[in-house]
Amino acid sequence: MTRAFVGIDIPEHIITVLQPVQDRLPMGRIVPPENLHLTLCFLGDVSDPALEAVHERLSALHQPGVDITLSGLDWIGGAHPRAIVAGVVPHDGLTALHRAVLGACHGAGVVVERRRFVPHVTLARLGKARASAALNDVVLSHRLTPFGAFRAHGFTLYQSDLRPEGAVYTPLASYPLRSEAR
Ligand code: 3AM
Repeated sequence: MTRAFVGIDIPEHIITVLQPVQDRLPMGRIVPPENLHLTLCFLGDVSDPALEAVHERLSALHQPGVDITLSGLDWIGGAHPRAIVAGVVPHDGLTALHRAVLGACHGAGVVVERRRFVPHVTLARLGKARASAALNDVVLSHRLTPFGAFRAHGFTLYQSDLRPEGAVYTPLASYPLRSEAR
């Protein structure tokens, strides 16, 4: 079985903006730069044949490239926040890509947990710790900070290995997005 997810890489020029913000967070496990991504779909543990079927379906998608704008710090996890994230400005193109990837996974027979799609880039994980007042202050002070924009020209199928020292994400395959809308 392979723990897998589909996501969009974050380009270097955005990582350069996000890192000083991560450095200001007074608590939480900081996501290392190579792990920063925007999750499109979490697959969970999938068998090799199912992973191959997902790969085939993702390869057959012909979605257009998506403009992604990152803005503002936020918490995710409801009443007990589990992560501090950079928000992603909602955008029809991104929603359409999310739906297409979800459809590909379903078509491949992978049961994907149904959660409302709230695009984000996780910057730090809190685990079971409660957010401190100092952390709340930093998040509030960056509520509306723009973190930049980029065009996603593709997306990636990742293997995720959970290790005591943190997750290791290994790209298994990348899929191009169309350079121009049809
Ligand atoms: O870093 P983000 O939030 O984009 O939170 C996990 C991470 O997303 C999410 O999948 C991405 C790669 O690990 N994830 C982990 N377990 C999950 C689950 N059971 C999950 N998403 C939905 N359901």
